[in-house]
Amino acid sequence: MGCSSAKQVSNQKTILVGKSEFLLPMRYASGETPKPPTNPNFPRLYSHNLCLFSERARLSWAAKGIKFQHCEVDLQNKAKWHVDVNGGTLPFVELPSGQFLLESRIIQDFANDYAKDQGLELYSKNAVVAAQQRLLMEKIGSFTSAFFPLYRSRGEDPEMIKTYAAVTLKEMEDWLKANLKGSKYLLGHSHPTMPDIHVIPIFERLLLFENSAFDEISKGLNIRQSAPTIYRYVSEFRQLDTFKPYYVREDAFHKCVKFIKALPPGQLAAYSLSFLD
Ligand SMILES: N[C@@H](CCC(=O)N[C@@H](CS)C(=O)NCC(=O)O)C(=O)O
Repeated sequence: MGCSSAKQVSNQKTILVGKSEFLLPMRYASGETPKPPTNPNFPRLYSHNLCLFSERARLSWAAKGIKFQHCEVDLQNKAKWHVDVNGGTLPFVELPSGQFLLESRIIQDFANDYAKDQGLELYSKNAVVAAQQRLLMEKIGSFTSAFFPLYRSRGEDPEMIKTYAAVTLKEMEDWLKANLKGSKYLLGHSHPTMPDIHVIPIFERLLLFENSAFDEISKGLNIRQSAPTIYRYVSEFRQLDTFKPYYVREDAFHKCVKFIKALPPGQLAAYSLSFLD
């Protein structure tokens, strides 16, 4: 994705012709590279494939069928303008007006408000169901917090993996089973809604540990056997064409964790564009 357009960022002289040019995915190398000019026609979503918060934003925008330009950013050596925008985190959005939208959850909800009558209905029109959807998202916050220590352990803490498998994974499997209500998506919906988009990036990453440099995590969790509902849910979700360009990529995830595994114990790596090549 986006190689030709990556060149556009480094070559500011490229002449953009026609509106569709403004939708080309692009990459921003950060550091001293000048900020890409504001897209005059479409919102631009700055993200990195491996960032789970960015993934939630991308999936929400894709679900609503919003036309946007996707710009992947190198987080290794941040540009000053990016640090000034939001401390140098992802995701964020730049509107054609030059205004910025910050924080993944707000960017997710913006998609819903901006394209209310378009694409998938992400929150139910029934206020009670919408409240239940938001309650699920509160719970997903605890699943999100529990993921990061596991990831940071790089598969090198057998006790942590054991506890995660016995407590967190079991809780998530039971939670998913109960809340699917016999359907494919949360709360019995036949299509993904906002809580699905909120939880999928965590479940996906748990599956992506398989055959990666953090394979010890995968072996310890044994998701296919111990969390078959999560396994099936993710596998089916990743087949949906609407979202395919925006999922976390298995090859990029594996490249990143392999790189981390080669670092001294305890160290992690910033999300670099090189993981996406
Ligand atoms: N509260 C923010 C958190 C976003 C966040 O933590 N993003 C990570 C990447 S997944 C980030 O940009 N970290 C800064 C860094 O890696 O330097 C949101 O939800 O948008």
